[in-house]
Amino acid sequence: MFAIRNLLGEIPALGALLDTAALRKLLGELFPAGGHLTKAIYFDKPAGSNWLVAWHQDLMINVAHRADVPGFGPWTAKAGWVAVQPPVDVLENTVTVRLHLDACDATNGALKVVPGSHRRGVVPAAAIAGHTATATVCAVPAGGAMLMKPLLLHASNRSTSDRPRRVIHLEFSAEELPAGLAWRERRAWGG
Ligand SMILES: O=C(O)CCC(=O)C(=O)O
Repeated sequence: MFAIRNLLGEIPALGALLDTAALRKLLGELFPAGGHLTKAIYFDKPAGSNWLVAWHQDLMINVAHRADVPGFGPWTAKAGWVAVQPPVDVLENTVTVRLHLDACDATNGALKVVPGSHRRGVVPAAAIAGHTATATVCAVPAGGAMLMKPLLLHASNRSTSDRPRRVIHLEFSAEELPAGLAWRERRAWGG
């Protein structure tokens, strides 16, 4: 298994387990006026896994229904899930918190990132390769949290290790979507 999307919808009991004092404190610092969860995914990169992730930015949000609102698009719909690229300010005001269940480094699929790339807006696919010379690997200890913005260029290599790399990927935002649009996985957090 490489991923469980809609993690809290699939395993509702995880909500209470993840609602820790440490995560509430972190979110209180990131979003002093309050924020909400917008996406939750479990990722594993099992030992020796061939799964690699090419350089990209996380440009799409999952919404409950399609509604044609200016600034939102392109749209995709796969297996009953509707996703859309929102205006850049929605992405700039989202924070991804990746909770690492296993220690990870370059050998078992730690994310590689391009520092500062989240300030370059949406990078056209053809231009991404030109941005990756300054990439760095984000090693994270077990129990650690890695924070990133969705617009940060990121990728991960195949695993050459015998250790798994399990991550709970949570996206949070303080933004509200315009009338007619709603995050599919939205839920209040703490507070
Ligand atoms: O966990 C990974 O290795 C990749 C995750 C990723 O690229 C993403 O969340 O967009």
